[in-house]
Amino acid sequence: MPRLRALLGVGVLSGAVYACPLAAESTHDAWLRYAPIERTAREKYASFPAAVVVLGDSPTLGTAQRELIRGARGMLEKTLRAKKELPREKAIVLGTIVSIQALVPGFSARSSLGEEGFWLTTENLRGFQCLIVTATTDRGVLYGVFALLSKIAQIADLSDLNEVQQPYAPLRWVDQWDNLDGGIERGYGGRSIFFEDGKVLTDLTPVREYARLLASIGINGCAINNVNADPRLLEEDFLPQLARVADAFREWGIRIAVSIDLSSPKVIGRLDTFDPLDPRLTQWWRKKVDSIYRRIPDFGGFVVKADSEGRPGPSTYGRTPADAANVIARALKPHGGVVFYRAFVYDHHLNWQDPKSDRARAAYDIFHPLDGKFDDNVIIQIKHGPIDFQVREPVSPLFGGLQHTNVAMELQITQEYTGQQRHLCSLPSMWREVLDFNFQLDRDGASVKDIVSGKTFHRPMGGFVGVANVGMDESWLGHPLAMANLYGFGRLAWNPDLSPRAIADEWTRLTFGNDPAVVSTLSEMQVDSWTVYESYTGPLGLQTLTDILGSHYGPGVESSERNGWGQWHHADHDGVGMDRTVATGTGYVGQYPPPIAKLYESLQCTPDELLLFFHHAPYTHVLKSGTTVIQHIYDSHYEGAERAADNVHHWKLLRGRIDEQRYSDILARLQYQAGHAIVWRDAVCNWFFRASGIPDAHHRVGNYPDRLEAEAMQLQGYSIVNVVPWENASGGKAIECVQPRRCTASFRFARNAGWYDIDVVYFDQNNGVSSFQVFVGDQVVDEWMANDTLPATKIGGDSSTRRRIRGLALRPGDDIRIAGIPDREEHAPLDYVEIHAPLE
Ligand code: GCV
Repeated sequence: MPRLRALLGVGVLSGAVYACPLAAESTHDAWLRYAPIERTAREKYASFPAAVVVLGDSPTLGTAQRELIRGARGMLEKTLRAKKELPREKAIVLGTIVSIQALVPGFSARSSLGEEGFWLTTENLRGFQCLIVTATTDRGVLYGVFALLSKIAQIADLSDLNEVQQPYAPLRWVDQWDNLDGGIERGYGGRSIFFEDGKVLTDLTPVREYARLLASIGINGCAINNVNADPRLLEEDFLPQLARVADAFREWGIRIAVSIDLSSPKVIGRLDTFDPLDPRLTQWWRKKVDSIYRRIPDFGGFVVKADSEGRPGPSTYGRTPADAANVIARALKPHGGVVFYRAFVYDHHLNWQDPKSDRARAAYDIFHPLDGKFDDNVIIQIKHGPIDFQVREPVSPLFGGLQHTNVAMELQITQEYTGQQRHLCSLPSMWREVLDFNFQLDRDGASVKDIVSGKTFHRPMGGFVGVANVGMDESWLGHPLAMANLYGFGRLAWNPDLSPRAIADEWTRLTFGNDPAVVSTLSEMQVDSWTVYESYTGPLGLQTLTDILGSHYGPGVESSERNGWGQWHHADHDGVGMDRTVATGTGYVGQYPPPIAKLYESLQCTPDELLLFFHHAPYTHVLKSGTTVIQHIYDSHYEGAERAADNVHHWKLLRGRIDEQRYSDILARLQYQAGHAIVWRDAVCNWFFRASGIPDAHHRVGNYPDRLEAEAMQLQGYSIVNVVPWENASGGKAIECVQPRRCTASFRFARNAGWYDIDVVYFDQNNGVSSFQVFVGDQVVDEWMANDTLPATKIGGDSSTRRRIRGLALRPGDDIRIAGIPDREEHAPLDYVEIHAPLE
């Protein structure tokens, strides 16, 4: 980040400007916090109208007016006068084109606004210069209000405003994977905001707040329950509860949908079948859908996961996804509802010994032959890559394979495979690459963004679905910076031509204010963070290399091998990667149109970052970068871990420019990430070192001069344990205190006198809260509780955590002692300490 350093280094924006401590800020309002803008900037809005007129009385327009008043009060510290009619002064006017024309007959939009676009303009209305927010629909007006408020928060000039915006695609939805018991599958931000104990929650305030955030980024639909759906949701007595949720969303212009279990007619409907071609099914779904619409007239429709990961589906009766989707679509059609049928259909009992078997092929093999067979209110919801939200995958070939069918792209906002909101991993950078991918079909405009928005193949529907999984956590997703992914998803769904940098800038300004140092530091950190995460987890298209059989969080290099889930990388003594070529592999490459297939078929032409997704390459294969595969694996992991550590350093330069509460919260998370990146680095590098037998040219892998293994210390009470898998603990071993009270591990410091940092690497499980004390001689230099809630019940890559004790004056012969006090299932486990010159 050279530019960033320059900006901060020269002290252009000295800390003195921000010398007063900034008031603590909640993370709950996210990018809609409407903090007062700087006094100097407020001059710009000196002539801002004092009144806001709303032309119409729909709930959405009322919401728009209230939001504008709220925003102006927060940012400009002015309370606008709420009006229903044009006052005899300049005003902000909110209303549809038709309602403005009723006042001013000559008024007309300069270009087509579509159903959800808006126009911000200034116009002389009855002798007064007014700021107009208009659209074809009330929802468009609401979007326009949010755009106006966003401009004010970013201190934009409003004097000559004349801006038309239109969403790129009609469907911009989020899915929530919430269960009726209140848990959220792959949710990392607390309990459900919708459900608890099998019921919809009584207080739906968080749902309204969520709807507000979603509306502000143009989201127009939300499927509220897990795609691994509970049939109870469709029981008649549950429908009034769904109607309450729909009410909470409605004023923000968002329709709700639900995920359904295709066996519902049998499970809750007392039929003896759920064969989609049985006429009783048609009737059952029609009755059910009619009943839903009686309670929720603007109901959006259904999301279907079927024949996948154990879910029931049409294959039970030898029927196709088209048979299943259409029967439901026909019931929804008269009401304007849609079916999102997920293409995430695959066999998770694949034969890993069969070199031709390949999970990546599944979606195309199943859905391509059905192209054109789906009704026009069915949308095939396709994950962006052929596997499952890995840190890097090629674009799913199915986007090019459905030319007579509506499609939507499914992206994952919740960071299941990308650090679970404990690691900063900003996804708009990844998504933008996917959206720009061009299928090179025999026509113009065959990029993914054009295909999914329906433009390329002239489809009536299409769009974007983001799996969000927000929860009750104060900051919704569990990490305040993770909200940039929700924001970025909405912004790209609205306008996929926005650059990741522009989105990061916008989000940072709205969330943290306009201090240029904060904006530039945080935006650069975000934009880089995806490739940082990739480089210390799974580079070269290896996929994430996480523990796919467990938490999907920490390293688990071999967990994907020798099982039926099909996320194989086939690493052996000589090489690594899946051969997916047509010539010698699984043939997956042949699912792409010829120019792209030609590129991926060739080991030489495949881009380095996807090489091992498509090819089994020898470790000694030389990449385009000039380095070998194995050396790249080592270098990338070391570089990634260093870049994660750099983020801590960059963030620290912002102290005093951000309120202390958010500053320290984020600092602690970045420090944790830097430590966990080392866990990843060491696990993956050591595993590949052992597999390949090829040493690191820079002698880093397996060689840690500053490190002292816990098992090599003097132990009192502690016992040595082997860690499985071995690469997830340094030296493959750790120590545990199985005694009920207290154990110690000690050693003598044998280096020169000086200032040092000590890193203590321990394991923080979620089934106990051990405590630790570190002594130098008799002096306690640090103590802490291992009370994080990591997804781990045992010692390993998920629980491994680093504690850095800074600035210790150590002398040769010092006795350094770590005392661990176990709690329940967590036995104060320790891995190693590292002593080094102060770093940050
Ligand atoms: C909701 C992955 C996740 C599952 C998820 C599934 C899906 O396999 O690990 O938790 O199930 O994707 O997208 O349906």
